[in-house]
Amino acid sequence: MLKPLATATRELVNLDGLWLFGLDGTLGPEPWKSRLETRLEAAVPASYNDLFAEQKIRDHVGLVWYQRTVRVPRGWSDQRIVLRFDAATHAAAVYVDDTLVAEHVGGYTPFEADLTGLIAPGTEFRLTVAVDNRLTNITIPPGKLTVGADGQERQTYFHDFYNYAGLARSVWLYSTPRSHLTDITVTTDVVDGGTGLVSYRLATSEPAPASMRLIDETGNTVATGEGHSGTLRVEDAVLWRPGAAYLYRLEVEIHDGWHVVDAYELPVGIRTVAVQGEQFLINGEPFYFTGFGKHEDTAIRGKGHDNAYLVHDFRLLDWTGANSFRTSHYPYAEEVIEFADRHGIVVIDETAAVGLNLAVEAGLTGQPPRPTFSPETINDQTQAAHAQHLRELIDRDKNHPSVVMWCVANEPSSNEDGAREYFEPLIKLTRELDPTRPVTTTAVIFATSENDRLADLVDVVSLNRYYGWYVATGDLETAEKLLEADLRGWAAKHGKPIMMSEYGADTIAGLHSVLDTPWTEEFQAGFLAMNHRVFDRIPSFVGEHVWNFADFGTGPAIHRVDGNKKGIFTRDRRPKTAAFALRERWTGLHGRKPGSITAQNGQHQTTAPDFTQEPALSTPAGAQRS
Ligand code: GCB
Repeated sequence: MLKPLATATRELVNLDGLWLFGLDGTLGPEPWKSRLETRLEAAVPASYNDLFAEQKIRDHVGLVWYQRTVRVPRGWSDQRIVLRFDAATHAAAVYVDDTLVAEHVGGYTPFEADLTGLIAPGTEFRLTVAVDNRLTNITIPPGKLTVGADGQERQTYFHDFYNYAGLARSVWLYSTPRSHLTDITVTTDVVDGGTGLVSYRLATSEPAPASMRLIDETGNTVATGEGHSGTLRVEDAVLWRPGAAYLYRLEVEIHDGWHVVDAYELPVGIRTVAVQGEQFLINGEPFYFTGFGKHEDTAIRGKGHDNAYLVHDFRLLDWTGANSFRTSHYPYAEEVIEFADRHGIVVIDETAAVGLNLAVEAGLTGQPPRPTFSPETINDQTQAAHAQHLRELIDRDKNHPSVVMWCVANEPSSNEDGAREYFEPLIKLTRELDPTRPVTTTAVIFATSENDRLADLVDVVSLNRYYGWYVATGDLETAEKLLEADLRGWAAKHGKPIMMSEYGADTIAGLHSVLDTPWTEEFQAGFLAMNHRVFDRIPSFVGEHVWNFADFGTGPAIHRVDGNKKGIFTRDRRPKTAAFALRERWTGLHGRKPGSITAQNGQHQTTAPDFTQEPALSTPAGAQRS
């Protein structure tokens, strides 16, 4: 699916702003049939939960309604008219006046409705959207619905981050010509020591001759092509590199023999990605991931996309020396991935399959564990929904050079009966949909190198480990031993690249101690330093993603005080002590670990106040190796 874009043949109207808003049950029957009877207005894009000051809205389980009016530009009379939602979390039904025009399940991928013929250009229509936040055993992510003492539905789920919902990304109305491009797929390769190959495949609404040109950053055309598929050769290609993004522009046109019928353009980064033995290679060179698991999460807007936070978060990634992040635990707004493309940040792109693990539910609720994979729990329908999520994610993000790996799920119960039967077809599907990128899943602590049933199916073994926090809490000496034994077990068994996809300790900004005290800023720094000592002793280690970039909002739980505090930055992006220690390590890794290039291509100067003189808090990687 092509992202909406204004081009020579396409026009775009943004529908963000303030929409009428109401909870289902407060608006009368068939609310889409007239103006919503409400005085509430909700910001779009934003999750609705924290916009108001009402518990009833924040905790609402079920449908909410959004509505606004939209005028179709009158110049669009010969055009195809498309309505596009960048996301509706987690499911939506869309009405144009009285007509249902689209239904979509899945909270983090776009969907469209073709309104051609339904609405006359120049006129106005009533756009009403029902958004459903409910999670069940057959949704991705899964959840559980129960009925409370008051007869109202209650939602629980198997992940800690808050179940923000609503229209958290942009909404668009756009035009295309009737005969139009429907999709472009680009893959790249590098041969003969520097010739870039850009292979393309076009899809169109009807047969039409096509031509394209590839333009470099200075505006020179470096290759041209014709037809619906082919390969462009770029001599002495400037490669897209971590920390040194370079984007060509692919301009595509379809013709009717004489005229340009439709035009579209796509940024193209020429690069290769591969896993070879125990190495993760970008452009044939070993790459070491430094960075974070993130969240789309800010105060008030919840998961609402915000360009100011986007810019600031990337500056902070750069500041810490991070070269990458994982889109834990769902696909992020496409603007984020495009920004990563332009700024040379590497992305591990994850589906919304978090919480396929009922052992975690048992741990959180104290109830006896239920089997994760069974007809009553995660079942064939869940697997079908998961497959659809993978299709939509790969369809949206396949052309982004920053995306170097697909993460099929976070912490599934990979040690349980049924895990292999559930995941093997999904991993196979991922490879079929995109044969060019490696695949991973992240392994929960209960999955050991002995009992895990998935690691042989993936390219990179990604581990989430919390030794010193959830295990051996506060005892970093024991934690160090346990961690090393654990990692060595995986290394010996699989002979694959290993990365730490999560490690972290909750930390209250401003809490200090001279002792090793969990929740203090010093403990977080010491915890990370302990992890780093171990990572540096494992030769097949290819990366470290701290959990989490910033503190984030969670559902109610007795082990969370005002959210998850494992952030290196607070929720409003102030650095904790560990941020400086991380910056020292990651900027210092450059040149010491293969490929640990920071976002500015290793240009960092460590000018931050040095709170980390004590060797126990931070040991530069190079020192351990000499
Ligand atoms: C995990 C999960 C992540 C949680 C984290 C934590 O293993 O993958 O979603 O937030 O632990 O802090 O407990």
